[in-house]
Amino acid sequence: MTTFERMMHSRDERGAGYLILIDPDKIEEAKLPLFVRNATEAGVDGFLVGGSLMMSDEFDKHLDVIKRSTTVPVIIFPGSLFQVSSLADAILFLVLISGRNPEHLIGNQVLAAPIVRKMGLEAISTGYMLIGTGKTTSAEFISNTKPIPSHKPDIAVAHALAAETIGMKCLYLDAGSGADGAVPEAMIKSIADRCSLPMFVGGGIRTPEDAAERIRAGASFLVTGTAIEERDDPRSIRRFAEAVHSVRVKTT
Ligand code: 1GP
Repeated sequence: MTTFERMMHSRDERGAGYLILIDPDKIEEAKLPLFVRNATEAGVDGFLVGGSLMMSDEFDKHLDVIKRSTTVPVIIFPGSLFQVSSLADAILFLVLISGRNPEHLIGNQVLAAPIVRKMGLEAISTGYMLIGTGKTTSAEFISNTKPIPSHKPDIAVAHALAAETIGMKCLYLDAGSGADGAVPEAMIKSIADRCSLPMFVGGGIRTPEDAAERIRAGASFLVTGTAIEERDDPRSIRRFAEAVHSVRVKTT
């Protein structure tokens, strides 16, 4: 079974998936094994690893520690070409479809694809959309792209349909790490009504209620980073996991 199939299987079993984003710059390596073990025990369905701006030069080392501390998928969420490694289970092969920066639409993919292929790393083709919900995020600044305004669901739907028509495997709607607000439920619902691709949603999600509302609107995978970094408490991870997993189980 591929990692993507595994993720979809766990989404189907649990109604939705809960993922934690680990930004190697934001957690000390010594704390990583316990953090990852606790999160796994608390019911997380996978880890994304990456960041828009990485000051650490120990990406591989972090991946190795994370992999050795968990049984759930460890997937690279690359912020740049430097974040590619054969130690992960897969990589979200991102195309920044909300922007019009050719480097993020095809340039970086051309440079990365031969390396990813040589490594034998599973690449999950992902239509990545930045959604603007307030102040400028690192993802927006570093990618030099304009996000889709959060009050324009029709624009987001058109991008999602383009990704599906092109043949991408999934979508990632991101308000950006540490964003003021999360992707609005109305936008997620508009996309879910018209597009069948599984949707990762992240950025600015602060509470288990925020998370559950986005699953209810149609997200398949919910991603948090900042909320977990700030609290540093396994009980908080469990609350997020339970909120994400309870939505569809209750309604079906
Ligand atoms: C960003 O979706 C992730 O790509 C996580 O965002 O840090 O705001 O939870 P937060």
